[in-house]
Amino acid sequence: MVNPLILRSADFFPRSGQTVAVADRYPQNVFAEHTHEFYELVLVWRGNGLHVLNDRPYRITRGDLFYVRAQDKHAYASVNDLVLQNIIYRPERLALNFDWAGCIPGLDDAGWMPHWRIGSSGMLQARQVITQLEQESTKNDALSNSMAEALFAQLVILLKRHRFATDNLAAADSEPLLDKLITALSGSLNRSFILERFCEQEQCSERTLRQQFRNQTGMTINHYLRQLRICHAQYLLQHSEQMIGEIAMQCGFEDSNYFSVVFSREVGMTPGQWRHRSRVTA
Ligand code: RM4
Ligand code: NI
Repeated sequence: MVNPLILRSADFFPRSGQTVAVADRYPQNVFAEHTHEFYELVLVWRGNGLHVLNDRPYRITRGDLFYVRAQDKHAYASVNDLVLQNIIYRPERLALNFDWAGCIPGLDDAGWMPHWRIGSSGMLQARQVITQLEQESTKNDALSNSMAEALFAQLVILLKRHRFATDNLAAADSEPLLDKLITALSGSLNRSFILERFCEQEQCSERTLRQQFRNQTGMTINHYLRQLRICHAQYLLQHSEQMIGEIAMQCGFEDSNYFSVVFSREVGMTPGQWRHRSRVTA
């Protein structure tokens, strides 16, 4: 296998002694698989893309949040107006006496869950702290490193308070409709999703919601849901022994042949080939 790309701290931190910095990706372009000398938080603001983290594909869009460790390998593929920010940091330099591991999943070895979501209200607050952090990390005085670290602490607390599991509808309940919709879509991978019913329950206009979704994510609702289903199928093919027909059902496809057709079109290989390929490269 080819040597994986390792991103060096010296190339990504503006100054050498820095503990934390912000790397804006307006937009994030396609980026080859890599690991890092540093850790990163990834916050997705808008658009969409395929994020492959440790060989698992995630269709990402507005509100997605990832906790990436130095040794994790990841890549961005087939991006579409994808806008995100990386908060890059070096845990070994964190000097503030604070429970970092209690706020950042993956910082110690216990139970790492890399993928979360945050709703619009949390995003708004996070954006403000990130802006301050960004300004601070361009400064070069005696206190800027401490100030940046304090802001980073504030950010990770804020994210802990606002983040929720991707399909946790109760947590998204108080969020604006777009957030609720995205969460409801993640929660209906194994069944059909009827937008009309969702809009009836929420008493909102289907047309407005469709438009809003499109503006923020660059996709239609159907396209996104199909991508979520396919990503989930890819995961199940990699990590379970279930028959392809069972996996199709769990991903909301009643007809296993139709599932194979859609899967092949989106992934470029059949479900069986994908399963085989991910077994041999693992
Ligand atoms: C890249 C990409 C990588 C990140 C670096 C800092 O554009 O987002 O994931 O590690 O920036
Ligand atoms: Ni990276």
